[in-house]
Amino acid sequence: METETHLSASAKVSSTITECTKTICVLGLGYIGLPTGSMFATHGMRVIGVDINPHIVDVLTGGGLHIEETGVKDVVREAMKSGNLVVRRVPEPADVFIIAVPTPINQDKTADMRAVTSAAESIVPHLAPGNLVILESTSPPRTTVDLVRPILERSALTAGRDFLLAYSPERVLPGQILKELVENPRVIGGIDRASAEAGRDLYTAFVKGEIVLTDATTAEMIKLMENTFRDVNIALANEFGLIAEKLGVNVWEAIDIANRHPRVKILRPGPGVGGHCIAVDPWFLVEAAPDRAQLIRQARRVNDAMPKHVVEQVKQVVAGIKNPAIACLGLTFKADIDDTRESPAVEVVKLLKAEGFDVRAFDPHVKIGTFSFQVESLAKTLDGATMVVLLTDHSAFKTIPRDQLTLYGQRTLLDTRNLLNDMPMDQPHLQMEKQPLMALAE
Ligand code: SAJ
Repeated sequence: METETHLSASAKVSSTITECTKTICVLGLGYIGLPTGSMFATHGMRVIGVDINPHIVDVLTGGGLHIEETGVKDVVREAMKSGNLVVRRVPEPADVFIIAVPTPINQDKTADMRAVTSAAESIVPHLAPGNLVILESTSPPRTTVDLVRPILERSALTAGRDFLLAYSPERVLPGQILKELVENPRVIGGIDRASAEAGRDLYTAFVKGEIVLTDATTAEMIKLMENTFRDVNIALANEFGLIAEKLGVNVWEAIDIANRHPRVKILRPGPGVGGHCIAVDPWFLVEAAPDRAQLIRQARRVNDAMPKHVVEQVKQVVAGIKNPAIACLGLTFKADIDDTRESPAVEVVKLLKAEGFDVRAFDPHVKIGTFSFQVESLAKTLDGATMVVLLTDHSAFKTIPRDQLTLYGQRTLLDTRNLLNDMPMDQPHLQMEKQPLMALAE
């Protein structure tokens, strides 16, 4: 937090903003920007949604939706119908600017900040005294003060004196975005107290969870710590899975029993960690302190190696079979969504193809044509398959009769998510589901 003199100067700006906040320009209409902008619009604000992708702008103005997410369709429709949400390709003057653009990683695992940079640059011509700018994109620590602030100050306005600037991370879970936007606690880190307070006053429009104020760099670090916590814990679960496999232990049973301890909560092993957040964000901490982030780096490596491990399991099962055909079920990075970014399922399919296998994949949530190996129906995927690999735990897969998957026990099903709850994830080909219990009985 900055000095009191600075605070009182920006406090004046803040009170002006909160009294007359009417127009919010949201840059980036993806999984975060679109629901957030729509929520503001349905809570009485005038929202200008901006996306540089003409396809997204066309789809939205035509009444469509480019993402699949529970409830989002309804709130977007309501926002558009009310006239409070308009969609544009470039920013327009506003009271508040919210940046919600992607921050992927480069090949060398450093943050690709080009979208944040150009979004901030596109605000500069419109920035006016009294404005509030909020960065929501997950970003390396110090992005708000070291990257965004200098760009905005090219406007000849000074942050903290002429305009307010804050970082407020999105923390919503894909699949539950709308619910979590409203109910989750929200962190707002200001470059000064007035900026944080102005952010709080803004999000109060629809956030019902606690709103916690801090400084911008702490807020950036909080977001990265949350996702890193999850990544490291998933890596631990995956490592338990690998060890259990070696020992002939059913890891699912072991985790289930271990988790009955009041202070133990082991996460779920699987084919790897995907999505644009957990598989990416820990690297921002590694980048910030490469010599110190040892555990974080290693956890990333463990999780990144899981797709290759699944391929090794497949190879063991089909060893000796001539021209085996592999049917893969699920392409998204997790259940019941349409998002395939950084998906370990896609990685498994690509690795299997690189091994020369005949691979087909089916995912009821992914538009046909997205991948060359995609098959349009479950029946076609399974037809003639030597083995089936379940890679994503979509609810829809639970209803497929087991006999259809295993061809009445004639082919192996590798259930990497333990969705069907009756297979050890690690040694599907050795019929030893209940091995630890059987050993006990003897
Ligand atoms: N996964 C496992 N085992 C588990 C849990 C998850 O293998 O026990 C895998 C999933 O299958 C998936 C990946 O991890 O491939 C990530 O899924 P997720 O559900 O853990 O997380 P995301 O990426 O959908 O959302 C996370 C959330 N962060 C935390 O829970 C700390 C969400 O709150 C964030 O807003 C989001 O990242 C984000 O945008 O940063």
